[in-house]
Amino acid sequence: KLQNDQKLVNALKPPEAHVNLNPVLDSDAEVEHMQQAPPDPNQQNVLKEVKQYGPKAVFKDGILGNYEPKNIPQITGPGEGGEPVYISMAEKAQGDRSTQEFGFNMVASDKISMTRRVPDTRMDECKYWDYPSASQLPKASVILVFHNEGWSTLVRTVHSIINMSPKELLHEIVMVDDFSDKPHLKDKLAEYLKQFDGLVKLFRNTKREGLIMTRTLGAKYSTGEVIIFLDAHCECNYNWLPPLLARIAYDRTIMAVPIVDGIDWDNFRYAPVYSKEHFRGIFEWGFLYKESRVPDRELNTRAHDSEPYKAPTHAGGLFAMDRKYFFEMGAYDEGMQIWGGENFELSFKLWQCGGSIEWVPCSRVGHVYRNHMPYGFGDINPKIPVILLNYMRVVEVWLDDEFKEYFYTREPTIRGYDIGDISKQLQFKKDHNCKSFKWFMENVAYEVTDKFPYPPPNKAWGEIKLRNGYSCIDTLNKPLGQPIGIGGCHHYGGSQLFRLNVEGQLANGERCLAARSKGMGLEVCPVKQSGPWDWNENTGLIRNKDLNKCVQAIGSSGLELRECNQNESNQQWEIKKIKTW
Ligand code: LR7
Ligand code: MN
Repeated sequence: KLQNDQKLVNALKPPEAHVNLNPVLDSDAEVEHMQQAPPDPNQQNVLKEVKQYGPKAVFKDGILGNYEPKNIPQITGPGEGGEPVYISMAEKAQGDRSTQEFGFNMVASDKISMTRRVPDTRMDECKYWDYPSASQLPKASVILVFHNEGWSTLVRTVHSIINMSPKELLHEIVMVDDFSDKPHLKDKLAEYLKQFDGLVKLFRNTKREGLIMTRTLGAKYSTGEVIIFLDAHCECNYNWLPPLLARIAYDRTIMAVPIVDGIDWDNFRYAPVYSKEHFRGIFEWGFLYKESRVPDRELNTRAHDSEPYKAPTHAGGLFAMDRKYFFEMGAYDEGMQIWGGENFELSFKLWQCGGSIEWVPCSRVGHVYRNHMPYGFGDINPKIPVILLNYMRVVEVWLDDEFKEYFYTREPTIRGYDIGDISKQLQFKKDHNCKSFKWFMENVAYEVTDKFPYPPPNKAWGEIKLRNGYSCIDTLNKPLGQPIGIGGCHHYGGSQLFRLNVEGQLANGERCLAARSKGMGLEVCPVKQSGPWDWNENTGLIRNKDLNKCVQAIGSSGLELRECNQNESNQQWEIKKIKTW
């Protein structure tokens, strides 16, 4: 799974200077805020004019907020309160089969009530906010796009949205079936949804569109003022909706993002991913999505720790936006396919062209993280070039030239790939006087380079092949720390694709190669983008400068560090560029 293993805690960074801007909730500060950012009628940027400063939330210490639930029933049963559910030995085989099919253990999910209570994972402070009254808040269309989802996880999402949202704020739920072929998603689903008396609307694609295009279609079908996208396997937490809507009522150019809690794919335990510290979405230069601790520079702009904070990007699946503004911003790039990168496209576009993104600590929604991605990409395969194509469209449209190069250093195989027409996106950028990526990096995503410094250029990249043989160095998909080895060259990249940079760092994807006892193993790349490796094009030796030893193939699958010997054919390597498309 591409997005696994991605939470970095920034423990090394010294606290930054205290930049205490105006507390957002103080009424004097409110006036100042207005003075600092008035809509400027002479501004060329049309999108700026739509900014408005509407009603806000108010903190009332000790007094329960106006939307807080009063009597939460004490129900007992499997999974209640977010407790894990375990299946019996007799059910295990069926559980495993369902995990293969859906990425979730549906046997466990099926045991849990459609209306189970979840644990309240919010900060205590969250209970004491008053949000604008329902007449002052926009109404929401919640959009669920789905492709071959399991039954109980999908239907529980619908029940959860309805149970956890104030009636007067939920305009509708729009479900869009992205050409599923599972029988339970046909008539059975349409019949089931009738009990909601038209509140839940079901649309179906006539061909596989992928989640990106399907979301735009869902937004088109919906009629509420605010659209909220959720994945089709979510459970909403207490009072999740008003805090999101309040930010959009205040300023319709804000994308409001709930904090995502984790629901286990195997036992459906509901638990916070983050409880004490605030995290926000960033990225590395291959555009793998990352989350890291919010810098104090941002945290200190707020008066209460439960207030929303700005974020460079978001995971993609769960967020709220003014519906009209979503279309004013061109919705999603229609050239992006199936899965991946759309979160960056929308994020960079928003920030660079006058909008912003906020994560809202008092709004929490649980998401079932899959065991694996169970579906294919329809006719367009393989998956990796599709995802890289999406990233490349983002890079070619939104990054300045100097930054594009970092992406191609990190993903060298995709350079030159035909990404189709991006003229519409480039025209949008021009028409809206969008700011540069450099501006974005300096003012919004300023912590990214602390964790992911700009990569130095590659000295060589490709498969690392024995000169006189058919074996290639291969991670063998080994976990971190385990010795890697060699395998028959397959020319597909993946576990056999390596990059050696001019500073001696040797990496596969986002993992670096380190000496491990006698051989080589993967490790999390050190922040400093340098390493001990060198490759001599003439002799073919790959030398570890720290140990003064060379990489040698041993037998049919082993790899060891031995005394360098340029006459040893098992130490003679060539690093050969490959094309994966
Ligand atoms: O072809 C497809 N058509 C679809 O309608 C493929 C998927 N889908 C649906 C699918 O049924 C689901 O409801 O789209 C939704 C998202 O697909 P997932 O759940 O397989 O994606 P994910 O959770 O693995 O991936 C994350 O990254 C994606 C990149 O394109 C999307 O932005 C997902 O929404 C996003 N999920 C989240 O942000 C959840 C929270 C954190 C994480 C990771
Ligand atoms: Mn998901």
